Amino acid sequence: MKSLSFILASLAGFVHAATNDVTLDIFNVVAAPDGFVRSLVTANGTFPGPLIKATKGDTVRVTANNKLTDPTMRRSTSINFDGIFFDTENSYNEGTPFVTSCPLGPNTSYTYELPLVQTGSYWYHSDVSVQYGDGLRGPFIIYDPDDPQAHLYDVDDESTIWQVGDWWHNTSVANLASYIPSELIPVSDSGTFNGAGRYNGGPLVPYAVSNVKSGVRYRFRIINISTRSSFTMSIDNHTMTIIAADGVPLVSHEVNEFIMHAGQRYDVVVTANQPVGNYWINAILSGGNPAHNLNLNATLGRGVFRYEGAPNEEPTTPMTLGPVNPNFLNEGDLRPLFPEPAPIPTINFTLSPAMNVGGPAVWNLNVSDTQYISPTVPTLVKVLDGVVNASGFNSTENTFIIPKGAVVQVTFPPDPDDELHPFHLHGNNYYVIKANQSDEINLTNPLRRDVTALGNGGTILRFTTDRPGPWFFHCHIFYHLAAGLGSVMLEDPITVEHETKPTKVWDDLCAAYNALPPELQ
Ligand SMILES: *[C@@H]1O[C@H](CO)[C@@H](O)[C@H](O)[C@H]1NC(C)=O
Ligand SMILES: *[C@@H]1O[C@H](CO)[C@@H](O)[C@H](O)[C@H]1NC(C)=O
Ligand SMILES: *[C@@H]1O[C@H](CO)[C@@H](O)[C@H](O)[C@H]1NC(C)=O
Ligand SMILES: *[C@@H]1O[C@H](CO)[C@@H](O)[C@H](O)[C@H]1NC(C)=O
Ligand SMILES: *[C@@H]1O[C@H](CO)[C@@H](O)[C@H](O)[C@H]1NC(C)=O
Ligand SMILES: *[C@@H]1O[C@H](CO)[C@@H](O)[C@H](O)[C@H]1NC(C)=O
Ligand SMILES: *[C@@H]1O[C@H](CO)[C@@H](O)[C@H](O)[C@H]1NC(C)=O
Ligand SMILES: *[C@@H]1O[C@H](CO)[C@@H](O)[C@H](O)[C@H]1NC(C)=O
Ligand SMILES: *[C@@H]1O[C@H](CO)[C@@H](O)[C@H](O)[C@H]1NC(C)=O
Ligand SMILES: *[C@@H]1O[C@H](CO)[C@@H](O)[C@H](O)[C@H]1NC(C)=O
Ligand SMILES: *[C@@H]1O[C@H](CO)[C@@H](O)[C@H](O)[C@H]1NC(C)=O
Ligand SMILES: *[C@@H]1O[C@H](CO)[C@@H](O)[C@H](O)[C@H]1NC(C)=O
Ligand SMILES: [Cu+2]
Repeated sequence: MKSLSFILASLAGFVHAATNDVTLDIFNVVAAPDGFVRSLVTANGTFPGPLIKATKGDTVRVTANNKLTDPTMRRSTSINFDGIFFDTENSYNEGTPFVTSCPLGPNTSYTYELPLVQTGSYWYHSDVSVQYGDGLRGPFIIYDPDDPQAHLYDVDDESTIWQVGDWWHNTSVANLASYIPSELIPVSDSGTFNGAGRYNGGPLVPYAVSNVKSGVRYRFRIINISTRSSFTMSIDNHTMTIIAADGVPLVSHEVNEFIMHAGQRYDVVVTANQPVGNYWINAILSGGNPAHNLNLNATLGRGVFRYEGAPNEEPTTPMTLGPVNPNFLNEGDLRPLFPEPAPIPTINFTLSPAMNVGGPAVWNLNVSDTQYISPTVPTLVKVLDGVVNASGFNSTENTFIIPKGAVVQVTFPPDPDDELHPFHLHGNNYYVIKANQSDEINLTNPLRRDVTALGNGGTILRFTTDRPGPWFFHCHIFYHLAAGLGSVMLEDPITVEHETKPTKVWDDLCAAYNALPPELQ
C-alpha cells in the first residue's frame, strides 16, 4: 500500500511538472509611483515588476534581458530569487553577485533555471548594490494544487498579492553616496502599497484598491519589498489570520497587527465579514528619523479594502496608524503546520553586528574589523577552482567553511541599540529557535523561515548543510549590506567543487563584466 501511494504521489508530481519560460526585460522608464516623476529601473516597465507565477514542481526559466541605459543609475544588474532553494548542481543560478555569479552588463541576457521544490510566496529583486531601491522588485508565487491549507480560504490569485515597499525620489546611487559619509540612510520619501503611495504635499495619487465581496475569505500574500523601512500592517476593523511565513505553512494564528521587515513574507487570511464599505489598509512604514525628510508622512502609506457594493471612493474614516487595541504578532508564537524539531548543533558561533563610530559608514558582521567587501572573483568560481579551505579567502569575504553534515547554530546576543537588521539566508530556511521578541527557546517545533529581524531581545538560529553551496547570509537592509553587513555560509565546499556544473554562458559573465568600464558596471 505504502509503495502504491508513493507511486501515485510521484505520478501526481510528474503530471504537474512543467517548464515555464518567463522573460523579464530590464529597462529604464520614467514614472511617478507616489506622484513624483523620476527614472526607474524596472522589469517590463512596471513597479513592482510583473508576477512570476509557477506551480509546485515546475522548472521556471527566467530570461533577464538587460536593456538599461540611464547613466544616473547602475547599468549592470543581477536577479536574485529571494527564499528559493537551489540544489548543489544548480546553485550558480541563484543570482547573487560575487557569491554565485557575476552581474549582467548592459545588452547582456542570462537565463536563470529554477527547478522548484517549494510552494508559497517569494519575490525577486536586483541584487546589484542597492539597485532594487530604483524599482527592480516583484512577486514570485509558487501555487500548490494540493494546498493543505486550501480549506481556509476561497480566493488566492493575482488580485490578492500585496506588496509594501519604501520609495525614494532620488536614485539609489545618490542615496548610497550620501549614506556612506554621513552614516545616515536617507529617509524614504514615501511608502507604497502595490506600487502607489503619497508623500507629504504631493498629489493625491489614487491608492491601490483591494476589491472584496461580503462573506468571502481571501488569502493575501503580503511581501515586504522594502530596501530599508519596516511596515506595520493592519486593516481597519478586520483581523488577519497568519497561515504562512516566508513560504512555510503555519498553524493559523490570528492577529490584528504585525510588523514586516525587508524581505519577509506573510500569507494571511482575511474574511470580509464587516458591513459593506471602504476600509483603510494601513501599511505604515518606519525606519530612520522622519524629521530628516519632511516628504515622509507615514500615515500616507495605505491602500483601500473595498467591498462590492461600496461607493468608488476613499474611506471616510480617519487615516490612523493602526488599531487602538493592537493584538500584535509575536514572531516567537508562530509554529509550522508540519512540525520539525530543531536539529542538534555541531558548530556554534556568535555574531554581534556593529557599526564603526565616526567616519564613513562601516558595518561589521562581528564587533569590529569584519566588514564584508565583495571580492572580484565570486566565491563559487574560487571553489570550482579548488579553493575549499578558509586560507583561500580574504578575511574581508567573511566566508565560513561549514563541513558536510554539520548543523550550525548562530547566536546573535541582545543588541542594546535594537537595530532591526533583518538577517536573510539564501538557499535555505533556518530554524528560529529564539525570536528576538520571545524569551523562550523552542526546540520542539520552532518557526522556520529565511528572514528574521535581530534586536535587543537576542536571536538564535540553526541551519543544516543539506544543500551544499555558497549561501549569502546578510542584512536585508541593503544600505547596511553595502556598508559590510554580509557573510557567506560556504556549505560543504568539497561537494560543491565536484557537483556544481555551471554552463559556459555563466562562465563568460565574469570576463564580460570585468571588461566593462566602471560606469557600465
Ligand atoms: C515581460 O515582457 C515581455 C515582452 O513584452 C513578455 O514577453 C513577458 O511575458 C513579460 N513577462 C512577464 C513575467 O509578464
Ligand atoms: C546596447 O545595444 C544598443 C542597440 O544595439 C546600442 O545602441 C548600445 O550602444 C549598446 N550599449 C552598450 C553599452 O553596448
Ligand atoms: C539627490 O542626491 C543628491 C546628492 O546627494 C542631491 O544633491 C540632490 O539634491 C538629491 N535630489 C533629490 C531629488 O533628493
Ligand atoms: C519592511 O521591511 C522594513 C525593513 O526591515 C521594515 O522597516 C518595514 O516595517 C517592513 N514592512 C512591513 C509591512 O513589515
Ligand atoms: C470600525 O469600527 C469602529 C468601532 O468599532 C466604528 O466606529 C467605525 O465606524 C468602523 N469603521 C468602519 C469603516 O465601519
Ligand atoms: C500626514 O498626512 C495626514 C493625512 O493627510 C495629515 O492629517 C497630517 O497632517 C500629515 N502630517 C504632517 C506632519 O503633515
Ligand atoms: C552548541 O550549543 C548548544 C546549546 O545551545 C549545545 O547543546 C551544544 O553542545 C553546542 N555544540 C558545540 C559543538 O559546542
Ligand atoms: C565574534 O566576536 C566575539 C567577541 O570577540 C568572539 O567571542 C566570537 O568568537 C566571534 N565570532 C566569530 C564567529 O568569530
Ligand atoms: C584543506 O584542508 C584539508 C583538511 O583541513 C586538507 O586536507 C587539505 O589539504 C587542504 N587543502 C588545501 C588546498 O589547502
Ligand atoms: C583583501 O581585500 C582587501 C579589501 O578588498 C584588499 O585590499 C586586499 O588586497 C585583499 N587581499 C588579498 C590577499 O586578496
Ligand atoms: C526585540 O524584542 C524586544 C523585547 O520584546 C522588543 O522590545 C524590541 O522592540 C524588539 N526589537 C525588534 C527590532 O523587533
Ligand atoms: C514549543 O512549541 C510547542 C508547540 O507549539 C509547545 O507545545 C511547547 O510548549 C513549546 N515549548 C517551549 C519550551 O516553549
Ligand atoms: Cu541591517
